[in-house]
Amino acid sequence: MKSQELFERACKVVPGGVNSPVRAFTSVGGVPVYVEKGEGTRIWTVEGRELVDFCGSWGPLILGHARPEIVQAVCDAAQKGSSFGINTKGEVEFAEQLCGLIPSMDMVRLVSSGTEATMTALRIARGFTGRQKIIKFNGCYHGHADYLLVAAGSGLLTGGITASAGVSPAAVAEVLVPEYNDLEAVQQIVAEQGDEIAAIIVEPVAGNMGLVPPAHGFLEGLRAAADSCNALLIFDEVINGFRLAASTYGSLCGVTPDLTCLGKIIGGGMPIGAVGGRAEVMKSLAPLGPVYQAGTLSGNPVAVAAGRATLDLLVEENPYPVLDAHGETISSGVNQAATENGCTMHCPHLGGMFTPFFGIGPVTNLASAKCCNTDAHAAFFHGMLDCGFYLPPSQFEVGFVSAAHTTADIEAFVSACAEVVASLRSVG
Ligand code: HOZ
Repeated sequence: MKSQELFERACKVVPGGVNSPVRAFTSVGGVPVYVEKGEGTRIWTVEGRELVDFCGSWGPLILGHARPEIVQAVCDAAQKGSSFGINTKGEVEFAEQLCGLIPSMDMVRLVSSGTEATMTALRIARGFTGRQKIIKFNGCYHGHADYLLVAAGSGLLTGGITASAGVSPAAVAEVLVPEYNDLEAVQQIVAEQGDEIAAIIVEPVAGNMGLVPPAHGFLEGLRAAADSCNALLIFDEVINGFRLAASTYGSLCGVTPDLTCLGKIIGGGMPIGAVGGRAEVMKSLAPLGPVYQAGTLSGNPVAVAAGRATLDLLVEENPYPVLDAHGETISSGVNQAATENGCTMHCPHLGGMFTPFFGIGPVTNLASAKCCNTDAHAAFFHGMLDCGFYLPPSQFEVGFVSAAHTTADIEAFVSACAEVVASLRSVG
């Protein structure tokens, strides 16, 4: 069975052949890869091809594929029953673990995805403040709730969809969208409409228009702006959480949000999400307060077991210094290859996250990300795939190094990058 054949069959029964648009190779072209299995840093396609994976399921697999301790935790949990819709000891211990590792989190509610986490966070913010307006940033992606599909990154950006059909104008009317890293624009909105703003939601490190780190003082400025109008500050750490430290980016950078949204890594590859923060705010949730949120699979015991095993390993092994060193090797290696080949591109990294941006220098917001040469990126993506490396199939996503990647994997990746960049001279 070949990817081509599976994709053709899929296209007959699944819209676009995929269960999430980012998997469709829309902007890089060609037939999407179908995977048979993964282990450590490797995935094997249905054709039996071995690829070194730098997509990592879009973030969750910080410990690589099928890490034995996580597989064991999942099997043990599943053997005891995959879902109860009744409370379990595991979810209490997981909540204690999360609150213990994240100083700004007094209480946490488990949900089933990052989208649910951000949706719940904003409902809490509106319920808690009694206000309706939200500030979100151009190019940040917070899942696919109606009102968050405004100027969103990730698959919308990749697919060139500036706004999703099916979202009512009323749903987005109260969402204000400044550029990421533009603190002055936020201050101006707050000066004019501060008493109507429920929350500022932000990816503290933007990861859905490619990797765009926060400018110096940006997050501190958002905290001050939220405080000045009594709005809540929400950090969407679905990608960032446990990525750069065994905690959140908020803990690492010393800016305390009112609420933090988590997903991906905290599920160890199983579907999960979480929203947590200040007790006073979290107590707005039913059954304590008037803000409703519910889910049959919320706190699912199998996902919780995978998440707990993942966090235990991250705390025990502290892979972060090595992830950062590998990220630095990739960033400097790619930037050097670009210079040597006269290719206009820039590859920033933060810890083990990286994005090679083509046709442009440093990217600081969506406006600059949109100036990228996506044709050059597509050629790079396929060049790397031909060399045996799987990257996210979009210019506007982040590549991830996992703790399973070895120095040899990283060196091989960098040397393949140099080869592919050299071959791109004409398009870069
Ligand atoms: N939000 C994820 C990374 N940008 C992609 C996941 C998906 O949309 O399937």
